[in-house]
Amino acid sequence: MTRINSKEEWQFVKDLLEENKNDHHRVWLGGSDADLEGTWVWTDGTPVTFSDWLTGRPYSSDSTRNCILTYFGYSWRWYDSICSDHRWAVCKIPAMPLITSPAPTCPPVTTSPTTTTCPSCPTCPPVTTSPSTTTRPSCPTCPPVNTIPSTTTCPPAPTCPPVITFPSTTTCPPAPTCPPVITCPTTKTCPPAPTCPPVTTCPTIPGQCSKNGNFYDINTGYCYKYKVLKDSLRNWYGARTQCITEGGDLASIKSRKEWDVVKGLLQANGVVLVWLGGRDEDVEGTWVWTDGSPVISDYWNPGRPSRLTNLNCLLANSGMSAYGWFDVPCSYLYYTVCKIRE
Ligand SMILES: [Ca+2]
Repeated sequence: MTRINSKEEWQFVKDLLEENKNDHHRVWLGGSDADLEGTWVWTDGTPVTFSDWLTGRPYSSDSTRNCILTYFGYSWRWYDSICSDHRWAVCKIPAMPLITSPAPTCPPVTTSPTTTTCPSCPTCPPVTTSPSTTTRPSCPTCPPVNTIPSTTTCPPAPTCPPVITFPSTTTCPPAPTCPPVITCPTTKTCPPAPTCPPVTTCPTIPGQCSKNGNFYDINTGYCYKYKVLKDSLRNWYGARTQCITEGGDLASIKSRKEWDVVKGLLQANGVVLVWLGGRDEDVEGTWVWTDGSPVISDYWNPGRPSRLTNLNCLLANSGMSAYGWFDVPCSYLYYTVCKIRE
């Protein structure tokens, strides 16, 4: 008789009973407690470990109901019933032993990427020349590895193309001859210098000298500077000697324009009495500059020059007039103004 060992087996049996429920509403199973009340065992003596009892069943201490019956009306739940009743039964018969064929032995399936990884390329000795143009042997490409389906057939192991191995120190193909390395200059190339027009020295412009306050004499073509000496009072001769030492001579006035320049300088220096370079010492009444040229002037103070033979040197005097010219003794002591050619 049927022994139910598990929930799954019972479901299988219930499905079978359900298919035949129109003919068999109550069906015996193989369990019984006839030998010992309350201890349910299957017909082969093994205890009932799986059960699907109806609620409240089996009755406790009911020695009249000792066999397991299942009923369609109870949704095939079990209950204890009287063994002598006539009911249908479901039998459990061993089937033919299963002949289990061993699973096909698959060759070891190599899952990617471990066994499909091609051997790495051998390391070549370092290439000494330009690395950019030196080619190393590349790894062979392996075909893609298929994943193994569930059980039965094993895919053929992927075949890798033969790997070309290099002996460790095998000579590599000769390094290609690289072009010489061009060292870039560190300094940038500067743009060409602009072409400048040739520098020409400016010609001397008449009337303009290199320094402010200096005077250009249109007659001589030279520029002159003037220097007022206030360091000491000197007589006319000492004044001239000092001017020669300064590189010039006592100032000679050759034009009104020059006199305006010199007067401005005297005023700027605040000198009142100052020697000029004229005298009539050699010929009374004939006034000449130190270069021998005649003194042509309308700057004489009124009444001057006198005809006195002891007044032979030329003084500019702003104390009595605006630097009118006076003939005075050459031994008198005054300031000095020198005229120096640039
Ligand atoms: Ca005189």
